Amino acid sequence: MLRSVPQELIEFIGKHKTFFIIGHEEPDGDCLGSQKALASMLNRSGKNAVLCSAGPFIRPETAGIEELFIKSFADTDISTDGAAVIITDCSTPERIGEIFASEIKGLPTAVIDHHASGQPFGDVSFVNGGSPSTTVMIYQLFKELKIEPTPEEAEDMMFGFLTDTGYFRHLDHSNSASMQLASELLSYGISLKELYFRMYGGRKLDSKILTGRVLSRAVPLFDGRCISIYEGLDEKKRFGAENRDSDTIYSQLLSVKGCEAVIFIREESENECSVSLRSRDKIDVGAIAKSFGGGGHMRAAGFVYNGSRYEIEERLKDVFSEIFA
Ligand SMILES: [Mn+2]
Repeated sequence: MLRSVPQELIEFIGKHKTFFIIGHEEPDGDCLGSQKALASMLNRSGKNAVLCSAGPFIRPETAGIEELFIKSFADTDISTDGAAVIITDCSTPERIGEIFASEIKGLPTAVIDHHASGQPFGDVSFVNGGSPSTTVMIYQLFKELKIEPTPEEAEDMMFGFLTDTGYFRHLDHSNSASMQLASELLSYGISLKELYFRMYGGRKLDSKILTGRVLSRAVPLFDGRCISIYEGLDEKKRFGAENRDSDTIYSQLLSVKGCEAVIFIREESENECSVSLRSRDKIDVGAIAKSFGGGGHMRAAGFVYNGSRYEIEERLKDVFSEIFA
């Protein structure tokens, strides 16, 4: 469900001239699309918007735009005197990275985000866990300000929507208003055909080989209601994080008959794992991730675990055994 743009956000934008637009670390299409469309619209409206990202730009679909973003306020001559900050697609202040987290101290800050978890922060917030992407909320802001998007802004906003909805696959009856907004974006001259290839094309053969290896180790738990897989540290070293194709892995496993949830554990270092959880329908994996100090959405969430893959797998089995009891 969408909620309307808070008047405080309109006022916040109205009363400042310079904006630093910051997204989360290791940005994805929704984060970057939100930042770019918002900054471009503000610049067209006579404001001065600076794109900021701690990076790294790992995902293949985000390649080639890194140079549009500064990594620290020190990288620009634009003064922070009288400036404001807008943080997009980010549920906790730490996720903007250490440098920006310390640089924004004392600056008025607005947050536009759609994560259900996380603590509210910032002076003004437009947060809606029911919105399928942050870019939809940015488009709501365009409409509220009566500004029509350029083709590039429309494309950035659609790309964010496609990223976070898995190309519409994660939407349900509660998202009809969002889908209507997304379909409006089409009329500004964008091609879903081209965006599909930008999202899923351009991969290296290595990413397919890595996906095959990971999938070949799938282990059904609880009569197949949950499937657990992992990527080893050796594979991270050999294939590189840029060849990860998580979305394909989740969609392949969630399409297995009877599978309700997927556990994906990646060994990031000797004693650290990143854990991603996906559910097909009813299981709230966001709540599980939160209980391990992470976050996300009801059907897509994750956290970082300090310990071995065996340990966290056992702990997650305990959690799921209660859910499936
Ligand atoms: Mn998002």
